[in-house]
Parts: sequence; C-alpha cells; structure tokens
Amino acid sequence: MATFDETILDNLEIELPSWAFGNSGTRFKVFGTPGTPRTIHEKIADAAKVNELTGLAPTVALHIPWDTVDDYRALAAYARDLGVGLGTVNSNTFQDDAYKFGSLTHTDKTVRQMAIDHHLACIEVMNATGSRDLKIWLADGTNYPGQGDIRGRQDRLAESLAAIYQHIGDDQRLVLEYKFFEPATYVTDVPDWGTSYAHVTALGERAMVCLDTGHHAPGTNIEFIVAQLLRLGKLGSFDFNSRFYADDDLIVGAADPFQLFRILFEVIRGGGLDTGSPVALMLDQCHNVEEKIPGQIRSVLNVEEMTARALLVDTEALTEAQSAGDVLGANAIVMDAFYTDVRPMLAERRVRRGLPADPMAAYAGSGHRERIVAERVGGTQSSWGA
Ligand code: PSV
Ligand code: MN
Ligand code: MN
Repeated sequence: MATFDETILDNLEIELPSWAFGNSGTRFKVFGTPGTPRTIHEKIADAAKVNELTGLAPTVALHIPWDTVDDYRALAAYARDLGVGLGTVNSNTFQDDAYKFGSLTHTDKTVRQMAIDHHLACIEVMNATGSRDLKIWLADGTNYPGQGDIRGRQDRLAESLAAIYQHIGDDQRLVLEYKFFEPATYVTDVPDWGTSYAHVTALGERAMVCLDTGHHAPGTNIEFIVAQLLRLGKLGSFDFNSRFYADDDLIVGAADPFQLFRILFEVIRGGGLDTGSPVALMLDQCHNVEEKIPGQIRSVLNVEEMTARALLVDTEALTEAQSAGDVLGANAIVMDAFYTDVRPMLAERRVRRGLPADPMAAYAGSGHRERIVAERVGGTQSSWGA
C-alpha cells in the first residue's frame, strides 16, 4: 500500500463560509431546505458539526452585514464552546443602492468613503473576534465601453485600499480577491491575479491575493497561477469551489477532481501546506439544491482526498524524469498518484484519530438532520438570489 507524509495532512484546515449553510439560489429561484439555520448562531453550529465529523474545518468565515450581531466577542466565545473559531471576515459592497456605479472605485468621494468605512467596521469585527483576515471581493466594474475611465478607477481603488490597509493590525491581513467578470460584464476592476497582485504589492507585506478557483475564464491554468503567486510570496488564501460554466460555486472537486489535484500539488510544492504557511484554505460555495451540511462535508473530504493523492507523487523520481527529458515517464509519475484510490487510507487514518471512517454516512445516520428540521422552522435565505 502506498503511504504519504501525514504531517501535511495534519496541517490541513479548511475554513467554512457561514453563507454556505443558508438557503441560496439563482436569480430565478431560491429553494428552501428544511432545517436551514435562522441565525448566525445556527450557521456556526452547522459548521461545528462538519468539523466534529471530519476534523478538517476548525473555523467559520463571517460575511458582514449578513452575519451582524451586537456582541462579536460573545459570538466568538459561542463558537469556541462548539469547538470552532471565527475566521475570515468578508466585506460586502455589492448590495447597497449607493454602490450602483461602484464602491471603492466610485467617482463620488462620499460613496468611496462609505465603502471605506464599511471595511473599517469589518476590521472592528476582526478585532473583537480575533480574526486575522479581511477579505475583499469587489463587484465594481462597468458594462459598456466608455462608461467609466478604466485608469481613473484603478487610481481610486488604490487610494481606497490604502486607506483601509492603514487600519489593518500587525497580526492582521488584507486579502484581495479577483474575478474575471460578473456582475460587471465589460470591465471588472479587479479581474485577475495580476491586478490583485499589483494592488496588494503596493499596499505592503500584510496584503495578499485571494484565489477563488471559480473566478477564471474556462481553460485557465489555475495551478500555474498558484505556483507563480507562491513563488512571489503573495498567495494569501483560496476560495475553493468548482464550476462547469461561470462562477457556479459548486462543491469543490465536483467538476474537475484532476484540476483540484493539480492545484494542491502546486500548493504542496510551494510550501503552502507547510507548518506556519501563510496560505489559508477556505470554501466559497453555495448549496442551491443539495443538503448543506453534507455538501460541506463532501467538499472538505474532496480537498483532503486530492491533497493525499498529491502527496503520493514521487517527487524524487519526478525530478529525475524531468531532468532526463523523460516526458512520458514524468507524466506517468503524476498520473499514477492521481489514479491511486486513497479512500481506504484516509478512512483508516480517521479511525486512528477518533473520527468516523465515513463522515458522510456518519452524518446520514446521526439523526442530526431530522433534529434540525424539527427544531428550525423558517430558515433564512442568505446571499445570492435574494
Ligand atoms: C461573488 O463572486 C463571491 O462568490 C465571491 O467569490 C466572494 O468571495 C463571495 O461572493 C462572498 O462575498
Ligand atoms: Mn470567493
Ligand atoms: Mn464567487
């Protein structure tokens, strides 16, 4: 039986997004799911259930203002009692009428200041929860040539980001996420890793790039971007999900497990899963028609499984084959690892660590779903399609 370096697997921590547990949908319809959380407390409880069964998801990301509460310290204590921590704080500058023509890039200084102030409020939340990362995804952009001054928007963005960055504490970070289109259809102000890299580099050491796997044009070689950002020391975090067409926010590894394997191989190659690595792994998914807790369990297991397969690549043999110009030999080494079924090894490892061998089956047989369906009436709709 093949074996892998377990220290890297021990380091695997995948943050769950609070919004994955709420009802979400498309612009056509949001289907309700019985048992859906009604409050951020119930969302955290659901995330804690995922962690309890997998041992892989020790933190939960918040989205402000969706997850607004009066007392964030109390919320952090509540999460701790359930065995999880509060992680990344995500800002939201895409749901106010004021942001119709942009937020941090807006031509009107008052609107820009409103967006900056929202981020400063998010930093206050981080100070109370002890969170490290402020994640910014900007919906800013334009739909038609001529609608906005591309260059001027970049200049205003740089200025606004600098105003926010000034308030980022010594132990905190600003991570800037890029996305090639949507909601804007012509220019997106942070469309690619290069633009994000340019802005975070100008800001300073505590600003990093966030790579959301669903935010690239079809055919983009994402593992190349991963390798490059790690090389440059600027890969701060991942939003994992998968896509068939656009930003589908599906279960990670569902559409293309081989791509997830290739990405994780580069993460490991670049030290991204070493102890003390700055790379934070997070899911950014919405479960529109499937059950949410099992959806998140499936996702973290997929990341674990592809990490284990990537760890099976015989890197010494690979380097030798590469140096010898043995194209097919090198490729076979990678493919052998990818085609290895690591599920029995991971099940055995889970049992050794006091976890259920099959977390999906354990959840299905736990009666938890039936309990929350009975307890929670009128679950909340969160985020998209509202
Ligand atoms: C919108 O595309 C998005 O999915 C981004 O990926 C953000 O990370 C997420 O919403 C939450 O704001
Ligand atoms: Mn994202
Ligand atoms: Mn997205």
